Amino acid sequence: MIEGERMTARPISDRKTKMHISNLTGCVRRCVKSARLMLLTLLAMAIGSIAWAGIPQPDAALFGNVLINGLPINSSSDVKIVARVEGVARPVGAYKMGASTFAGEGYLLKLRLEAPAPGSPVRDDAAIVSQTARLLVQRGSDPESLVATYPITTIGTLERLDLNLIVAEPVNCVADGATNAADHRAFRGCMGGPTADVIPACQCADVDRSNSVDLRDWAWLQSAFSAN
Ligand SMILES: [Ca+2]
Repeated sequence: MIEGERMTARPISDRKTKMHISNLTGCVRRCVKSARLMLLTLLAMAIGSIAWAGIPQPDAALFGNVLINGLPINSSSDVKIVARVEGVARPVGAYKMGASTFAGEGYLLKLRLEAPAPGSPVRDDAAIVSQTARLLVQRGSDPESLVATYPITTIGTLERLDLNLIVAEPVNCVADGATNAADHRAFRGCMGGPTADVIPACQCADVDRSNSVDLRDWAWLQSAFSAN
């Protein structure tokens, strides 16, 4: 009884003070939350502005045939052309054979270009004029192989440049360091024609990575024989 009376006997000003402190605490929390949100937004904007700091320029485009040991491959090949420049983390251009009808049986590679804005780094997938692009060919999941270099001298160009990938052992079904009669015998066992999918054991004979072992691959085998 006495305790209850004590509770209800608190001054009104004390309750108001507590309510005021409670409201003030809530306000501070909301302000801190808003400040955090604003800080994150500004940070995201800053990151975005860094990634897009350069001024985009018209692409430099390359086209032509892709050859392996002097024999052209076609658009059915699982082959990719990649362009890289020094100091840029990602490719500045890439083309997968067959990706564009404009390229026909060849390739069409666009090199992304930009002019760096003062005080800002360029994108991590674009080149600038005066850099030299390294052109690489990748067959299937093989490592990329350098086939040519291309000095970028101006923007908005379109030039033909055939790319010839040299493969020491195009058909290497027997790992003895040479293309010989053993590879020839293995190849005959894998020959299924252009409509038959290649089996894993015969991928060594699918030179152009067309997912079939056919007369085109035979041509590479023959050329490797004649080169020995
Ligand atoms: Ca093939």
